[in-house]
Amino acid sequence: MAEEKKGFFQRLKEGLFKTHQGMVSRIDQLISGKKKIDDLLLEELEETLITSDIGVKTTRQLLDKVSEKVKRKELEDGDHLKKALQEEMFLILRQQEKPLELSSARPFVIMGIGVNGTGKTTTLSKMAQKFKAEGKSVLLVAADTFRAAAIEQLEIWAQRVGCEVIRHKSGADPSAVVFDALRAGKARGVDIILVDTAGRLHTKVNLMEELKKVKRVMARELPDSPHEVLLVLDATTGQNAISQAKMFNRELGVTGIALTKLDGTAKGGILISISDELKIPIRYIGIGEKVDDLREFNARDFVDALF
Ligand SMILES: Nc1nc2c(ncn2[C@@H]2O[C@H](COP(=O)(O)OP(=O)(O)O)[C@@H](O)[C@H]2O)c(=O)[nH]1
Ligand SMILES: [Mg+2]
Repeated sequence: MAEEKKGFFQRLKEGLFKTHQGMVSRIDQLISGKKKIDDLLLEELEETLITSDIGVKTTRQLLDKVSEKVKRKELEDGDHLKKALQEEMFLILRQQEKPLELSSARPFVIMGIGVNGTGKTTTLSKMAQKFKAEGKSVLLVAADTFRAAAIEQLEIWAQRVGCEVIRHKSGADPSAVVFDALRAGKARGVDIILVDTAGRLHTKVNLMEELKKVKRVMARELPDSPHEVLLVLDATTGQNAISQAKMFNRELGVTGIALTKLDGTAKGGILISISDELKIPIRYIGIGEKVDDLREFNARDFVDALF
Protein backbone atom coordinates (compact mmCIF):
# COMPACT_ATOMS: atom_id res chain seq x y z
CA MET A 1 0.00 0.00 0.00
CA ALA A 2 2.82 2.38 0.92
CA GLU A 3 4.51 1.37 -2.32
CA GLU A 4 1.33 2.00 -4.24
CA LYS A 5 0.87 5.38 -2.59
CA LYS A 6 4.44 6.31 -3.45
CA GLY A 7 3.93 5.30 -7.06
CA PHE A 8 0.78 7.36 -7.21
CA PHE A 9 2.53 10.47 -5.87
CA GLN A 10 5.58 9.88 -8.04
CA ARG A 11 3.32 9.83 -11.09
CA LEU A 12 1.78 13.14 -10.03
CA LYS A 13 5.27 14.61 -9.70
CA GLU A 14 6.10 13.42 -13.19
CA GLY A 15 2.88 14.89 -14.51
CA LEU A 16 3.70 18.26 -13.01
CA PHE A 17 7.37 18.17 -13.96
CA LYS A 18 7.14 20.78 -16.71
CA THR A 19 5.57 23.27 -14.36
CA HIS A 20 8.10 22.36 -11.70
CA GLN A 21 10.83 23.27 -14.15
CA GLY A 22 9.08 26.30 -15.53
CA MET A 23 8.13 27.79 -12.20
CA VAL A 24 9.73 26.20 -9.15
CA SER A 25 13.18 25.76 -10.69
CA ARG A 26 13.12 29.40 -11.72
CA ILE A 27 12.14 30.42 -8.21
CA ASP A 28 15.07 28.33 -6.96
CA GLN A 29 17.43 30.17 -9.29
CA LEU A 30 16.16 33.52 -8.05
CA ILE A 31 16.60 32.74 -4.39
CA SER A 32 19.65 30.50 -4.45
CA GLY A 33 22.30 31.89 -2.19
CA LYS A 34 20.20 34.97 -1.36
CA LYS A 35 20.59 35.84 2.27
CA LYS A 36 18.33 38.86 2.06
CA ILE A 37 14.91 39.32 0.54
CA ASP A 38 14.81 42.70 -1.22
CA ASP A 39 12.42 44.47 -3.56
CA LEU A 40 14.31 43.36 -6.64
CA LEU A 41 13.93 39.72 -5.66
CA LEU A 42 10.21 40.21 -5.07
CA GLU A 43 9.87 41.88 -8.46
CA GLU A 44 11.61 39.02 -10.20
CA LEU A 45 9.43 36.60 -8.34
CA GLU A 46 6.34 38.46 -9.53
CA GLU A 47 7.46 38.08 -13.13
CA THR A 48 8.10 34.37 -12.68
CA LEU A 49 4.65 33.79 -11.23
CA ILE A 50 2.86 35.79 -13.89
CA THR A 51 4.67 33.98 -16.69
CA SER A 52 3.61 30.71 -15.07
CA ASP A 53 0.00 31.76 -15.72
CA ILE A 54 -0.88 32.42 -12.12
CA GLY A 55 -2.45 35.62 -13.38
CA VAL A 56 -1.77 39.21 -12.42
CA LYS A 57 -4.40 39.48 -9.71
CA THR A 58 -3.56 36.23 -7.96
CA THR A 59 0.17 36.90 -8.20
CA ARG A 60 -0.34 40.31 -6.62
CA GLN A 61 -2.26 38.69 -3.80
CA LEU A 62 0.40 36.03 -3.22
CA LEU A 63 3.17 38.63 -3.16
CA ASP A 64 1.26 40.89 -0.79
CA LYS A 65 1.01 38.00 1.62
CA VAL A 66 4.70 37.13 1.52
CA SER A 67 5.78 40.79 1.53
CA GLU A 68 3.88 41.29 4.77
CA LYS A 69 5.76 38.39 6.26
CA VAL A 70 9.05 39.83 5.05
CA LYS A 71 8.20 43.18 6.68
CA ARG A 72 7.35 41.44 9.91
CA LYS A 73 10.74 39.72 9.63
CA GLU A 74 9.07 36.34 9.63
CA LEU A 75 10.93 35.31 6.52
CA GLU A 76 14.66 35.57 6.75
CA ASP A 77 16.03 34.04 3.61
CA GLY A 78 15.08 32.67 0.22
CA ASP A 79 14.23 29.22 1.50
CA HIS A 80 11.72 30.65 3.93
CA LEU A 81 10.28 32.75 1.15
CA LYS A 82 9.80 29.71 -1.06
CA LYS A 83 8.16 27.77 1.73
CA ALA A 84 5.82 30.70 2.45
CA LEU A 85 4.87 30.95 -1.20
CA GLN A 86 4.11 27.25 -1.33
CA GLU A 87 1.85 27.56 1.69
CA GLU A 88 0.00 30.58 0.29
CA MET A 89 -0.62 28.66 -2.94
CA PHE A 90 -1.90 25.75 -0.90
CA LEU A 91 -4.33 28.02 0.97
CA ILE A 92 -5.79 29.32 -2.29
CA LEU A 93 -6.11 25.84 -3.78
CA ARG A 94 -7.54 24.29 -0.65
CA GLN A 95 -10.59 26.53 -0.89
CA GLN A 96 -11.65 24.78 -4.07
CA GLU A 97 -10.71 21.28 -3.01
CA LYS A 98 -14.21 19.87 -3.08
CA PRO A 99 -14.41 16.38 -4.54
CA LEU A 100 -17.52 15.43 -6.41
CA GLU A 101 -19.88 13.77 -3.98
CA LEU A 102 -22.67 11.68 -5.34
CA SER A 103 -25.91 12.60 -3.64
CA SER A 104 -28.61 10.04 -3.08
CA ALA A 105 -30.14 11.00 -6.43
CA ARG A 106 -30.52 8.01 -8.77
CA PRO A 107 -29.57 8.26 -11.52
CA PHE A 108 -26.98 10.90 -10.68
CA VAL A 109 -26.57 12.92 -13.85
CA ILE A 110 -23.26 14.53 -14.82
CA MET A 111 -23.22 16.87 -17.80
CA GLY A 112 -19.76 17.44 -19.23
CA ILE A 113 -19.22 20.70 -21.09
CA GLY A 114 -16.33 22.65 -22.59
CA VAL A 115 -14.86 23.72 -25.90
CA ASN A 116 -13.57 21.23 -28.48
CA GLY A 117 -10.43 19.34 -27.62
CA THR A 118 -10.26 20.19 -23.92
CA GLY A 119 -10.72 16.52 -22.99
CA LYS A 120 -14.46 16.14 -22.32
CA THR A 121 -14.87 12.72 -23.89
CA THR A 122 -11.75 11.25 -22.30
CA THR A 123 -12.44 12.79 -18.90
CA LEU A 124 -16.03 11.53 -18.77
CA SER A 125 -14.90 8.09 -19.95
CA LYS A 126 -12.19 7.93 -17.31
CA MET A 127 -14.77 8.91 -14.72
CA ALA A 128 -17.04 6.16 -16.00
CA GLN A 129 -14.21 3.69 -15.55
CA LYS A 130 -13.56 4.87 -11.98
CA PHE A 131 -17.25 4.65 -11.04
CA LYS A 132 -17.43 1.22 -12.62
CA ALA A 133 -14.46 0.09 -10.53
CA GLU A 134 -16.37 1.25 -7.44
CA GLY A 135 -19.15 -1.11 -8.40
CA LYS A 136 -21.55 1.49 -9.76
CA SER A 137 -23.56 1.13 -12.92
CA VAL A 138 -22.92 3.82 -15.50
CA LEU A 139 -24.34 4.98 -18.77
CA LEU A 140 -22.39 7.06 -21.27
CA VAL A 141 -24.40 9.41 -23.45
CA ALA A 142 -23.23 10.61 -26.86
CA ALA A 143 -24.80 14.06 -26.93
CA ASP A 144 -22.02 15.41 -29.11
CA THR A 145 -23.86 14.51 -32.27
CA PHE A 146 -22.08 17.03 -34.41
CA ARG A 147 -19.40 14.68 -35.73
CA ALA A 148 -19.77 10.94 -36.34
CA ALA A 149 -16.22 10.47 -35.03
CA ALA A 150 -17.25 11.86 -31.66
CA ILE A 151 -19.91 9.19 -31.26
CA GLU A 152 -17.48 6.46 -32.31
CA GLN A 153 -14.87 7.69 -29.86
CA LEU A 154 -17.36 7.39 -27.01
CA GLU A 155 -18.43 3.94 -28.17
CA ILE A 156 -14.84 2.72 -28.09
CA TRP A 157 -14.50 4.03 -24.56
CA ALA A 158 -17.78 2.42 -23.51
CA GLN A 159 -16.50 -0.92 -24.78
CA ARG A 160 -13.31 -0.52 -22.85
CA VAL A 161 -15.16 0.51 -19.69
CA GLY A 162 -17.75 -2.18 -20.14
CA CYS A 163 -20.79 0.04 -20.00
CA GLU A 164 -23.60 0.91 -22.31
CA VAL A 165 -23.69 3.97 -24.50
CA ILE A 166 -26.84 5.79 -25.57
CA ARG A 167 -26.47 7.24 -29.04
CA HIS A 168 -28.40 8.43 -32.06
CA LYS A 169 -27.20 9.02 -35.59
CA SER A 170 -24.75 11.86 -36.12
CA GLY A 171 -26.55 15.14 -36.70
CA ALA A 172 -29.39 14.16 -34.37
CA ASP A 173 -30.77 16.56 -31.80
CA PRO A 174 -28.64 16.20 -28.63
CA SER A 175 -31.73 16.88 -26.50
CA ALA A 176 -33.43 13.83 -27.98
CA VAL A 177 -30.42 11.66 -27.13
CA VAL A 178 -30.45 12.96 -23.57
CA PHE A 179 -34.20 12.41 -23.31
CA ASP A 180 -33.73 8.74 -24.28
CA ALA A 181 -30.75 8.37 -21.98
CA LEU A 182 -32.63 9.63 -18.93
CA ARG A 183 -35.62 7.43 -19.70
CA ALA A 184 -33.33 4.41 -20.07
CA GLY A 185 -31.33 5.28 -16.98
CA LYS A 186 -34.44 5.59 -14.85
CA ALA A 187 -36.00 2.42 -16.20
CA ARG A 188 -32.83 0.39 -15.57
CA GLY A 189 -32.02 1.89 -12.20
CA VAL A 190 -28.61 3.12 -13.36
CA ASP A 191 -26.44 4.85 -10.74
CA ILE A 192 -24.66 7.43 -12.87
CA ILE A 193 -25.33 8.97 -16.26
CA LEU A 194 -22.42 10.78 -17.91
CA VAL A 195 -23.41 13.08 -20.74
CA ASP A 196 -20.78 14.02 -23.33
CA THR A 197 -21.67 17.20 -25.22
CA ALA A 198 -20.39 19.16 -28.19
CA GLY A 199 -17.87 21.95 -27.91
CA ARG A 200 -17.82 23.68 -31.27
CA LEU A 201 -18.20 27.40 -30.79
CA HIS A 202 -18.27 28.96 -34.22
CA THR A 203 -21.08 27.37 -36.17
CA LYS A 204 -24.58 28.29 -37.14
CA VAL A 205 -26.24 26.42 -34.35
CA ASN A 206 -25.56 28.30 -31.17
CA LEU A 207 -23.79 25.96 -28.80
CA MET A 208 -24.96 27.68 -25.63
CA GLU A 209 -28.60 27.57 -26.69
CA GLU A 210 -28.24 23.90 -27.57
CA LEU A 211 -26.67 23.10 -24.21
CA LYS A 212 -29.33 25.08 -22.36
CA LYS A 213 -31.96 23.04 -24.11
CA VAL A 214 -30.19 19.81 -23.15
CA LYS A 215 -30.16 21.01 -19.56
CA ARG A 216 -33.85 21.88 -19.65
CA VAL A 217 -34.71 18.44 -20.99
CA MET A 218 -32.76 16.86 -18.15
CA ALA A 219 -34.56 18.92 -15.53
CA ARG A 220 -37.91 18.04 -17.03
CA GLU A 221 -37.21 14.31 -17.13
CA LEU A 222 -35.49 14.18 -13.78
CA PRO A 223 -36.05 17.10 -11.40
CA ASP A 224 -32.82 18.49 -9.87
CA SER A 225 -30.75 17.07 -12.71
CA PRO A 226 -28.14 17.61 -13.97
CA HIS A 227 -26.66 17.10 -10.53
CA GLU A 228 -23.27 18.20 -11.77
CA VAL A 229 -22.34 20.52 -14.61
CA LEU A 230 -18.69 19.67 -15.06
CA LEU A 231 -16.65 22.11 -17.11
CA VAL A 232 -13.58 20.58 -18.72
CA LEU A 233 -10.72 23.03 -19.24
CA ASP A 234 -7.38 22.49 -20.95
CA ALA A 235 -4.40 23.72 -18.90
CA THR A 236 -2.34 24.32 -22.01
CA THR A 237 -4.71 27.09 -23.12
CA GLY A 238 -3.59 29.28 -20.22
CA GLN A 239 -5.60 32.36 -19.37
CA ASN A 240 -8.05 31.46 -22.15
CA ALA A 241 -9.33 28.78 -19.82
CA ILE A 242 -10.46 31.49 -17.42
CA SER A 243 -12.47 33.33 -20.05
CA GLN A 244 -14.02 30.07 -21.25
CA ALA A 245 -15.01 29.27 -17.69
CA LYS A 246 -16.62 32.68 -17.21
CA MET A 247 -18.62 32.27 -20.39
CA PHE A 248 -19.84 28.74 -19.65
CA ASN A 249 -20.61 29.64 -16.07
CA ARG A 250 -22.65 32.66 -17.09
CA GLU A 251 -24.68 30.70 -19.62
CA LEU A 252 -25.07 27.33 -17.94
CA GLY A 253 -23.99 27.49 -14.33
CA VAL A 254 -20.90 25.38 -13.70
CA THR A 255 -20.77 23.30 -10.52
CA GLY A 256 -17.35 21.73 -10.94
CA ILE A 257 -14.16 21.92 -12.98
CA ALA A 258 -11.82 19.31 -14.42
CA LEU A 259 -8.49 20.75 -15.56
CA THR A 260 -6.79 18.46 -18.07
CA LYS A 261 -3.33 18.28 -19.66
CA LEU A 262 -1.37 19.66 -16.73
CA ASP A 263 1.34 17.28 -17.93
CA GLY A 264 1.55 19.18 -21.21
CA THR A 265 2.35 22.64 -19.93
CA ALA A 266 5.05 24.49 -18.01
CA LYS A 267 2.36 26.93 -16.94
CA GLY A 268 0.40 24.80 -14.52
CA GLY A 269 0.11 27.90 -12.35
CA ILE A 270 -3.17 28.34 -14.22
CA LEU A 271 -4.75 26.02 -11.64
CA ILE A 272 -4.01 28.55 -8.90
CA SER A 273 -5.46 31.33 -11.03
CA ILE A 274 -8.58 29.27 -11.75
CA SER A 275 -9.02 28.44 -8.11
CA ASP A 276 -8.64 32.04 -6.99
CA GLU A 277 -10.60 33.80 -9.71
CA LEU A 278 -13.50 31.49 -10.40
CA LYS A 279 -14.36 30.15 -6.97
CA ILE A 280 -15.75 26.99 -8.53
CA PRO A 281 -14.93 23.60 -6.99
CA ILE A 282 -12.07 21.80 -8.72
CA ARG A 283 -13.06 18.16 -8.97
CA TYR A 284 -10.35 16.59 -11.10
CA ILE A 285 -6.98 17.29 -12.65
CA GLY A 286 -5.60 15.45 -15.68
CA ILE A 287 -1.90 14.61 -15.82
CA GLY A 288 -1.81 12.23 -18.78
CA GLU A 289 -3.73 9.93 -21.05
CA LYS A 290 -4.15 6.91 -18.76
CA VAL A 291 -7.20 6.31 -16.59
CA ASP A 292 -5.14 6.79 -13.41
CA ASP A 293 -3.94 10.10 -14.78
CA LEU A 294 -7.29 11.64 -14.01
CA ARG A 295 -6.98 12.51 -10.34
CA GLU A 296 -9.39 13.72 -7.78
CA PHE A 297 -8.01 17.14 -6.93
CA ASN A 298 -6.10 17.32 -3.66
CA ALA A 299 -4.47 20.67 -2.85
CA ARG A 300 -1.80 19.27 -0.51
CA ASP A 301 -0.68 16.60 -2.95
CA PHE A 302 -0.65 19.12 -5.77
CA VAL A 303 1.63 21.68 -4.13
CA ASP A 304 3.88 19.01 -2.61
CA ALA A 305 4.29 17.27 -5.96
CA LEU A 306 4.85 20.59 -7.71
CA PHE A 307 7.50 21.88 -5.30
N1 LIG B 1 -1.55 14.63 -22.13
C1 LIG B 1 -2.84 14.65 -21.83
N2 LIG B 1 -3.76 14.49 -22.80
C2 LIG B 1 -5.05 14.52 -22.46
C3 LIG B 1 -5.48 14.71 -21.13
N3 LIG B 1 -6.84 14.72 -21.13
C4 LIG B 1 -7.22 14.53 -22.40
N4 LIG B 1 -6.16 14.40 -23.23
C5 LIG B 1 -6.13 14.22 -24.69
O1 LIG B 1 -6.72 15.35 -25.32
C6 LIG B 1 -7.27 14.98 -26.58
C7 LIG B 1 -8.69 15.53 -26.74
O2 LIG B 1 -9.53 14.89 -25.83
P1 LIG B 1 -11.09 14.68 -26.07
O3 LIG B 1 -11.61 13.97 -24.87
O4 LIG B 1 -11.35 14.05 -27.39
O5 LIG B 1 -11.60 16.18 -26.09
P2 LIG B 1 -13.07 16.76 -26.33
O6 LIG B 1 -13.08 17.33 -27.71
O7 LIG B 1 -13.25 17.83 -25.31
O8 LIG B 1 -14.04 15.64 -26.16
C8 LIG B 1 -7.21 13.46 -26.63
O9 LIG B 1 -6.14 13.07 -27.44
C9 LIG B 1 -6.97 13.07 -25.17
O10 LIG B 1 -6.29 11.85 -25.04
C10 LIG B 1 -4.48 14.89 -20.10
O11 LIG B 1 -4.74 15.09 -18.92
N5 LIG B 1 -3.19 14.85 -20.53
MG1 LIG C 1 -15.46 14.90 -27.45
